[in-house]
Formats: sequence, structure tokens, C-alpha cells
Amino acid sequence: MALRRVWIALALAVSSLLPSPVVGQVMPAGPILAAADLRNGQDLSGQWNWSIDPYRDGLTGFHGGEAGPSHRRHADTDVASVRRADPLALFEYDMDAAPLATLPASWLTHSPQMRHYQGLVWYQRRFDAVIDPASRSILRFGAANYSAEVWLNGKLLGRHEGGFTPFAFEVTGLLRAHGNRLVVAVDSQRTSHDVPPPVTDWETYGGITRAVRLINLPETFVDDAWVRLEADGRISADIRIDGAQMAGVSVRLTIPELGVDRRATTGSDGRLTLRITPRKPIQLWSPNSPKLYRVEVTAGEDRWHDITGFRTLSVQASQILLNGEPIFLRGISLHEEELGADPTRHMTDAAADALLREAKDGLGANFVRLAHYPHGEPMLRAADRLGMIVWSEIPVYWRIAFDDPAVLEKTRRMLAEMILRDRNRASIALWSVGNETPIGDARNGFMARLALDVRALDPDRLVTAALLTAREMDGGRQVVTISDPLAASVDVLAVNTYFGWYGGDRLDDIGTFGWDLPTDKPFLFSEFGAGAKLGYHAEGPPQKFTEEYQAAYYRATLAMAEGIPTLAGLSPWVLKDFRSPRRQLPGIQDGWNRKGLISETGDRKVAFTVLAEWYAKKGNTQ
Ligand code: GCB
Repeated sequence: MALRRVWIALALAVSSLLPSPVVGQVMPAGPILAAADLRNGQDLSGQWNWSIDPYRDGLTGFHGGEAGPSHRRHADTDVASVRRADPLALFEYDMDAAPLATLPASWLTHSPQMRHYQGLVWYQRRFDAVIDPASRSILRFGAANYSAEVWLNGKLLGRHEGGFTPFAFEVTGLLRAHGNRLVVAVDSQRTSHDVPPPVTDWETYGGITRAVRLINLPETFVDDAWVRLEADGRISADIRIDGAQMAGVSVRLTIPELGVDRRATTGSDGRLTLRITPRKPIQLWSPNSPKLYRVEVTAGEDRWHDITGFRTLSVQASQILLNGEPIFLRGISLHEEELGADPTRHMTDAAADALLREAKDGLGANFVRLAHYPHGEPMLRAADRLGMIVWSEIPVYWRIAFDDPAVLEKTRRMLAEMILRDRNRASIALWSVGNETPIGDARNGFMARLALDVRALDPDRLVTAALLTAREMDGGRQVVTISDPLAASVDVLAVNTYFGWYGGDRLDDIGTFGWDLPTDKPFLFSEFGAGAKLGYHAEGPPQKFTEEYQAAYYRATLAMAEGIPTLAGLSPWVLKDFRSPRRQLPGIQDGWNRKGLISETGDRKVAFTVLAEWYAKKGNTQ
């Protein structure tokens, strides 16, 4: 019990260090464009020219200063015709003649030489556009990893940092009917002042990994509409329009299946809030019954829509309640990496469906931890459709420069970009602000600030993080506690544990470990796992990387989990073997983290059945 007292003292000490309530939210630089993936638009997927630039000359130039003509790959110059007209003209690039690759996709699969490339790559897409003087045009990127600078017809539109969240630029007036030249400089290189830092345990997948679309909108459009079920049974909608006239714009919200049809006008800031009691009973969203509704908002000429579900979420002591009923989260973690021997992080609807179906139908899961960064819209839409509860997180992973205010600023922006994109997804229950970040004053304040931001942007969802633990002998027994002051800022405690894989513990012992945890918050194992190479079997004494060892590890860890009364769920590590450049054990890893329950091509290992059987026994009505 002494340990418990230490924990409480720690939590109290840190709560006095917390930043004051959010003053000035950090917001995305461009439009929010909620539910942008459902907007009609011109998809710029397809063939793009690409050109590596390892020394970044295209940005800084050589042969005389600032990206001299010979290196200005972002310029709107027809290099071939200039060279024809002036054979002495010096160019050391020609994007129109550069090799082609199909986007979205990381550059790893552009050519064998690109497999381990880290740095800057130039991309160019030529396209025609329908010019409608009455409409506004927005160019939206689903994601570019890690940072991107974007030029349209030679004009710099802007820059974005963060490889997993969307960004958009208004390009009204900059388009021409024929031969637009869109150039993007994507840089995968990161320092400890970036998020995530350079060293992670997954493949970087540099490039334009999500769709780029040109969306035409009326002069006044619905930029954001956040629609959700309140605890009192009413539907809330917070709507924000964008246009020359913000005040007094008439807005109509309909949910046809619920008989909802409401009109109201915007305030001077272009916003309005509605609270509606639907005429018809709402069929609540849950894993067993993932009912979705079409929600429409019209403002002026604009017709916005989203497809969403309605459910409530809360915490009561150590239980998580979905629609007022306790739910045990039978989960699994996954990276955004498609099945197959040569993934490139192009997550299509079908690829997302395949992974979630394996989790739901194969494992009997109702929960996925989407690690370690915001996954793309196809995954979130599939989770909504299939009824999978989601943990979503930003890539605040291990050690970043927590003491740098600029890092906090960009992380807060990333967090806002994630939440504003996904607030309408019924499947998302948990926002995680980080994974295994080392305790320290700067980090504690940084993480607490992020938790406050989540509460300001989305107060109805649960805040969590993968926290750090301590282990001590107590009365002749190993006892694990949460030693992390961030615990005070979260609604749901979560811990990654690898006893019996990392460190010297024997599987026979870990079942005896005690967990001394607070009883007033739900507790999750956000990770546990052991590596196994598919088809690697060994008789005799336990041997790491065999399927047998992984299965035994699961049995032992699940037995330990059974002894934790506040356990509200788990998301073992990990559904599928995933690429990780730091994992190079020949013949076993070969560049893959082998903790998957299925191989990279989808074959199940023995431990898959161990977990599936445990989940079947656990049962649950939801
Ligand atoms: C962890 C990390 C995860 C790693 C995993 C491992 O604790 O959160 O990103 O991949 O361990 O396999 O070691």
C-alpha cells in the first residue's frame, strides 16, 4: 500500500504543475473541411513525376544562391521548350521528363533504389481543371509524410508539417483550364524537434501517402459541422461556415431517417449551435449494431454531408460505458500498413476492411488501437461501418524535444488536425496524446497541455496515453505500479507491458506479478506482445521467435491480466507483422517487427487462436 501512497503523492504534485485551462487553441492553418473525403472533387491520384533531391538544391539552389533557374523544380517552366529555344540555357532538372509513379503511395515502391531513401523528393502532377468563376477551389492533401511545400503554377501555396494529418490551401484564381502544374516537395527527414522523432519502431514511408483532391465549393460553404449525441439524448450540432458573409447565413440541418429538419442562422463569426430532440428514436451505434445515419447541412448553395453514428461514452469508476452499459474492449493494435509482402502505406477502403475484418471476425475483437499516428479516413470509415471502437493517437512517441515551445505548438496543431478531421466518427472512443514518453518536468507539462487541448476540442471522448510503470518487490512479490504523473490528466490509464519478452522474466513467473492500480479509473493494456516468425517451430525448451513461445507468452500475459480487477480492455501488439528498419535479425526479422498475430501476408500464427479463444470466453453483449 506504500506504493499506492507514492502514486497519489506524485499525482497531486503534478496536478499543481498543470498549465492553466486552454487559452488560444492552436488550429490548422487552412480550412478544416470536415468530411472532406465525402465531398465531390477532382482526384489527383494517378501518375505523378518524381525526382530525388538528396542535397535539397531545388529549395536552396547552387550555381548562385536561392534555387537558381537550373534547380528551380517548383517553377512553372517548360524546360524542354526553353532548352530548344536556347541550347545554352542550363537546367539540371526537368520535372516533365522525370520518371512516373502512381500516387498516393510512399516512394519506397517507386523503384528498388527508393526502398530506403530518406530525404527530399519532388513530385509534379499536370492537370486540367474546370474553371467556374462563381466557385472557390480548395486543394486538399490527405497526408504527405513528413513535411511538404506546395507550389501551384509556380506560386508557393504553403508548407505543412506532420505526416499523418490533412492540410488544404485555397487556390481560387490560381488555376488555369489546361496544364496546371502542381509541385510538391516532400521531405521525410526528421530531427528530435519533429513529431515523431527520427527513431521509431516502424517504417517511415515518406511521400504522398493519401489522396490529393481539388474540391470546388460555392462562395459560402460549410467548413465544419460536428454532430453528436449528448448524454441527455439530444443531438448537438456545431456548424461553422466560411464565406464573404459570415453573419446571418441561413443554415439547414437534416437527418432524414430521424425526422430531423432544423433551420437557423449563423452568428457574426459564422457559427451556430443546435440542440435537437429527434422525432424518431435513435438506433444507437455499437459494435454489435453499427447503425449509421446520413446528416446533411445546407448553407447557401453548399450541400455538406457526413455519415455518422450516435452513441454515448462515459467512465464510471473503473468501467468504460458505451450507451450507458459497461463494455470490455477486446482489442488489437495495428499500424497503417496494408497486407502484402511489399506494403507502401496506401490504405484503400478494401485494405482497411481486410485488416479490421480479421480483427473483428477472426479475433472476435470490438476494439482497435490505431497506432502510432492518425490513420487515414478509409480506416476510420471502415471502423464506423464495421463497429470497431477506436483508440486514435498522435505520434508523440518516445523522446522528442519536449522543452521546445515550437515543438509543442506543432504538436498541438497536429492534435487539432486529427480531432477536427475525425470528431464525427462514432467509432472513436479514445484520443491518446502519446506513447511511452519519458517522465520529466518539460514532458509532463507538454503532455498535460495536450490532454487539456483534447478536452477543449472534444470534451465527450476519453483521454488516454500509454503511460510508464515502475516495478518493485513488495512482500516477496513483484508489484507493478503506474509511476507516470501523466496519469492524473487522463480518463483511461493505459500501459504497454512486455514482461517475458524484453528483460529477463520467465513466462512461468509473470502470472504471479501484482498490479497495484488506482480503482477510480479504467485500465487498459495498450500493448503486450512477443515476436514469432510464421512457421518457425521448435521442440523442447522455450525459444524466442517460435510460434510456441509467442503463444505461451500470450497465455501467461492473459493470465496476469485476469488478476487485474480494473482491467477494461486490451490491445495486444500487434495484429500484423509490420515493417521496421531496426529489426534485422536474419532469417527471422529481415526488416519486420514479428510481433504480429498474423504474418505480413495474412497467415495466422498459433497465438492468434490463443487470443481469439480468450476473447470468446470473455464474451460481451456489445
Ligand atoms: C513498444 C512500442 C511499439 C513497439 C513495440 C515493440 O512499446 O510502443 O511501437 O513496436 O513496443 O515491438 O517493441
